[in-house]
Amino acid sequence: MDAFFRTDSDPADTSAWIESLDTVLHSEGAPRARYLLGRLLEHALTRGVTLPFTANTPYINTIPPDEQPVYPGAREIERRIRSLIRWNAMAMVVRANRLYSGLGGHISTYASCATLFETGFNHFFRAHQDGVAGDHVYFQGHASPGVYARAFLEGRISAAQMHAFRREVSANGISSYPHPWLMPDFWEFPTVSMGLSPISSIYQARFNRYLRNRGICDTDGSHVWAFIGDGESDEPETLGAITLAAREHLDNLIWVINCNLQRLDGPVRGNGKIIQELEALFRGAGWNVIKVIWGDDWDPLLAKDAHGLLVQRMGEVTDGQYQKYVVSSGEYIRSHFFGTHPELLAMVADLTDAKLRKMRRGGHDPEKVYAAYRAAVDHVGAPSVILAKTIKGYGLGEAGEGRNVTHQQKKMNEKELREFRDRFGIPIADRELAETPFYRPPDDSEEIEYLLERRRQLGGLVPSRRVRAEPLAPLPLEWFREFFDDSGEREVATTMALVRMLQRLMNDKTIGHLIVPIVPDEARTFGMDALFRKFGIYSHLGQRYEPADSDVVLFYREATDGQLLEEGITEAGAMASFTAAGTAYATHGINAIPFFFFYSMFGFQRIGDLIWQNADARGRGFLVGATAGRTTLAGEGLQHQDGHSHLLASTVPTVHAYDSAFAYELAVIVQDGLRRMYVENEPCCYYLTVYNEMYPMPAMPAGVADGIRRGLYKLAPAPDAEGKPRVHLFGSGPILRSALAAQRLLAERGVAADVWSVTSYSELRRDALACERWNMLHPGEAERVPYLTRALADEPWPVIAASDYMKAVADQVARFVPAGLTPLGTDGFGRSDTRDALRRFFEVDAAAITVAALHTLARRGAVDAAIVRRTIEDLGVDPEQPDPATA
Ligand SMILES: Cc1ncc(C[n+]2csc(CCOP(=O)(O)OP(=O)(O)O)c2C)c(N)n1
Ligand SMILES: [Mg+2]
Repeated sequence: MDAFFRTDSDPADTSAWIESLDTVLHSEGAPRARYLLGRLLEHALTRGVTLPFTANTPYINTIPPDEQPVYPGAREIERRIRSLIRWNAMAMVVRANRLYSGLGGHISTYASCATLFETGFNHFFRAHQDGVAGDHVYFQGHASPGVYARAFLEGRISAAQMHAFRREVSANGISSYPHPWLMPDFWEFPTVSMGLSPISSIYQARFNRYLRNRGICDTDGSHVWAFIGDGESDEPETLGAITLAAREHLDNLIWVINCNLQRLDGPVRGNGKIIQELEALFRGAGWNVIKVIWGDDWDPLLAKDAHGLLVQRMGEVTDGQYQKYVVSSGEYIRSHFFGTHPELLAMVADLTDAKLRKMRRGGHDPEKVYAAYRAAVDHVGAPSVILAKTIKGYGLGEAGEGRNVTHQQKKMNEKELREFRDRFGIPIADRELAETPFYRPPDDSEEIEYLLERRRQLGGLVPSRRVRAEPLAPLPLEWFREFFDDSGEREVATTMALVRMLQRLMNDKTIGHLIVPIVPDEARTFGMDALFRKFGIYSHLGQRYEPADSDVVLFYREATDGQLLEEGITEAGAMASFTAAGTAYATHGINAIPFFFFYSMFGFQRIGDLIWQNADARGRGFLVGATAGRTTLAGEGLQHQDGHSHLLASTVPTVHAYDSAFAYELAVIVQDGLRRMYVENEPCCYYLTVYNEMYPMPAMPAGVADGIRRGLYKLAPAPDAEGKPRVHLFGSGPILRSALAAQRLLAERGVAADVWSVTSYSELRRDALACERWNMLHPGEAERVPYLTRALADEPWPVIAASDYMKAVADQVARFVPAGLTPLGTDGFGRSDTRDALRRFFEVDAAAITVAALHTLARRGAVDAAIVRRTIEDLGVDPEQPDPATA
């Protein structure tokens, strides 16, 4: 509390006021007391009595002891179960590091949150069952040993697997952290990259509401739980979206922040108080905040605290100092904490030093934690956050409890193991300690029976991931035929073509309702405002105003059953929605098909780690990088023009990235994506770059669909090639048209060029690398030949490859082109100008392609060197223009 409240000029009078309030509280209850205080405050304000703003409440538990519900569990059995899990979690890390020093793993995080997890497991987390959505739990990633240790007691992870912790390759062991990619039957949500799980959990909770409000799935009984570190709250993604959760009234969302006051290096807020800082933020954002700071040892002291001195002292001590108390003697705590005032010292006069040392923090007291969870689950109208104070490395004693180094603690000597065993009463003999065996009581023990019965009551085991959606029926290629015709005179951009395709999909009777269009405030830029009226923008409130553009056809229509997720300016939030939708086939048994349209510059570059998390989560869907291309997005300049997302996309193993030039290419790719992801159930994503350059769309030539999918097909063979020097021109996206123009310029100079459309360098490369690897490992067997090499086998001339992306994109396949490949691309910073000027500047226009082709042929002696110089002059190429890569 503020010092403002602490100068008491008339303590007797103050007591009288407080007693009156107590009387009201006792006789008429909290609502009446709240009303009176509210009226008093209002009255005081009208009389000019101002109060300093504070979003904080005192540094005590939000729920007083007399409002705690009766604990429904068997405390003693639960304590024993928890102790066994603590032991096994510690043992798996210690054993792994004994076997191979440096294998890693964390002991101290789970040690701090065991009670937080176990209260959830025994009393709250509901499993998914057929017809019941169940809860979605995001576990703090580096507390994974605790979740495994519980699964070991549950009998679904063997001792051998426990022993192989973190040896995922050599011993078929269990993975370091929650990774659905590696343990697809176990983990649901990847969490360990800090900050991603908090933001994901918010959008998961929102998506659950979206499914319900659209009548797709009943998610009413389901809660999303996220366990988060207090250090993790420093990540901008952690707190960046909390207002959304309150705005959307997500009372199905519960965060538990494990406030052990430490991160990896040291205190989170040594000079401050992380719980108070977070409380103010969450209260300000509209969350229901429940603080669980003190265990029941403190209740009698607080009851005696007539003058608020203890509460004051609790509030003024810094987190760094609280951490110091953990590693200090009872005597130190007495003199340092209570010694500031004789009244405080008197309060603890009858407590021994040993007792003072052991006074528990709230997060280690199951009854306090249960009360908080109960209140959070029952809270209506807003998300809840539980700020639970714990001790990092709880129970490790000298081996790390509360120490700054505890996060990295992975080994324990025999003395430390003995102390740990004794403290938690684990039935392991002294002589066995050195081996640190796992311990599981027999199936018919009280502990195992209790633990399994609790889970039965809650519907089954958590975490557990099961693909529950049935594959969809395929959409035949025929379905897309409107995109196979030429557009005649009409100029169309590929973005427009894709939005048109999306609309058609949304109108489809069988899969229309499953499409989830997502956009971070760029719908108009991409022409998606066409979706507003017909499909509506999702809002849990509907539309409580008359939109300013209600008189136009495409007015801004919000609706509770709106289909479009208009996220506002948050690519991170939009990506979290994309993952919630793209994993619904497992989390809800719903084949939601997300299409996330974003400025291509603000996708992989900006939120790459969320895309990586999506891949780990086995997410599906279409990522659409719109306004793509460093020269095609002409006017926006350096921070907007993307010339590298294809390189970044190639780094994500589950992403199939395509750079299309024409509507029919897009149609073939979308059809293929739907087949692979939703018919064949492949856990992958498609990345499509689409552009805003308008040009007539040609008709699809016969027999090219397979090539489009694989990444390359011949579009325009050289006319009159007989006896001429020859090259291949590869083009992608709008730059394919530069290649077609270069074909004409080269023909005028006596060179025959075949033009190919490359829809995906990364797909060509993956195929080539797979062949290369197979050949290396199978000497003497018939060699596998990459698709690209085969395509060029009978036409062994050199390749000039141009795209609106960096040269490294085309270079990915250079090794597999028998006669060599010269890449042209848009390396360097973008800038705004006309497309023609930019393509000249970045040397990806027809002139640059022509010069590159002639140069390549001249070096091979296929044309006269003089023609290169002449062409440079004729086409107005400035040989001295600055190199765009460094300009
Ligand atoms: C984005 C990211 N940066 C860094 C790390 C490495 N890291 C793992 S745990 C940790 C400290 C976590 O502290 P806190 O969130 O307070 O969790 P605690 O272990 O204290 O419960 C760090 C820095 C990470 N996992 N992710
Ligand atoms: Mg911490």
